[in-house]
Amino acid sequence: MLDFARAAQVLRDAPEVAITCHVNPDADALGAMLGLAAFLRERGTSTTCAFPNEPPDAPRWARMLPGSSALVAVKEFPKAPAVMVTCDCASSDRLGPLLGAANRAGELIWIDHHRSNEGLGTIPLIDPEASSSCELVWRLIGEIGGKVPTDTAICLYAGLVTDTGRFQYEAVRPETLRLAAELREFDFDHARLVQALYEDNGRRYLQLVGLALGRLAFVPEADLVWTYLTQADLREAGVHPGETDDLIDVIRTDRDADVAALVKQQKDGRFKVSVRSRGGHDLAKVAAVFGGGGHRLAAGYTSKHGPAETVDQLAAALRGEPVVP
Ligand SMILES: [Mn+2]
Repeated sequence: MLDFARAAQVLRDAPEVAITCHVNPDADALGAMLGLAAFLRERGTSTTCAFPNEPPDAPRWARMLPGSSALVAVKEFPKAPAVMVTCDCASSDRLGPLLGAANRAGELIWIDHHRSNEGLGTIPLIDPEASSSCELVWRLIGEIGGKVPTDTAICLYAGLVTDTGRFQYEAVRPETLRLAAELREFDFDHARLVQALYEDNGRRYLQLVGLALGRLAFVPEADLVWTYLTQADLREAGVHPGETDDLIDVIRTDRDADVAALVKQQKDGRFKVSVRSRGGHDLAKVAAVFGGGGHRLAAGYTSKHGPAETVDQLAAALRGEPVVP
């Protein structure tokens, strides 16, 4: 049983709350963090918000989320907060340099909806049936009670729209759409918000998409289509790695493969693998083989091998063959 009541009690009583989310945050992570923070501030609670990137290079669309200008750097985050909340983290390593603060926190409320999450924090609010971490924040806010500011609605709407693939994915239930309707009752420009999230690509990014699509390869025995980008590709294009987060959504539209993968080199040289399935594979399980995690149809992990070997191993794992990562 998820202990929303106890989490609500802790947050009602706390004069100060430190909130974070996962490294390289998406709109669900930032939205859940900033949406909860705006609500708590409305109640008179003092909040500190940071995400675990050093330096804190927030995505462009983050400007659209109220409270983003008050984000602090990792080193300004409380070292041992009495009450800390994490948003959208499937595992503790997603907290990066903020893991120490989480370990030292008096109470650690862990809000997440990844199926691979085994239950973390002193108060785990982890529901794999939830469409988004923002949906869980909404439930928590309802439990705490009181006025919800428009700033919270904007942040939660951003996370809800993106984590459901604009209300496309299987986790969308009638309650999800009712929540969207409730959030839209607030006075904000939802069209402008979603435009900033989905239609804000730089010309050089679009050209980089062309490069990646030119490299598309198919592994028929694993029902897998994939491509890759290196650090050199990103450098030459002058594109920030975070800008390529939605590229997988282009690759996954290939109707002739169940699984789509994007293999993208990180600054440390390792390759981040994003995988998506049209329904035929449980990718949370496949990613777990490689120490990663996620949802049934959308998951990710990191590989220390180059693109070709990474994909060989992925193909083997998709076929249920034993793999030594
Ligand atoms: Mn999420």
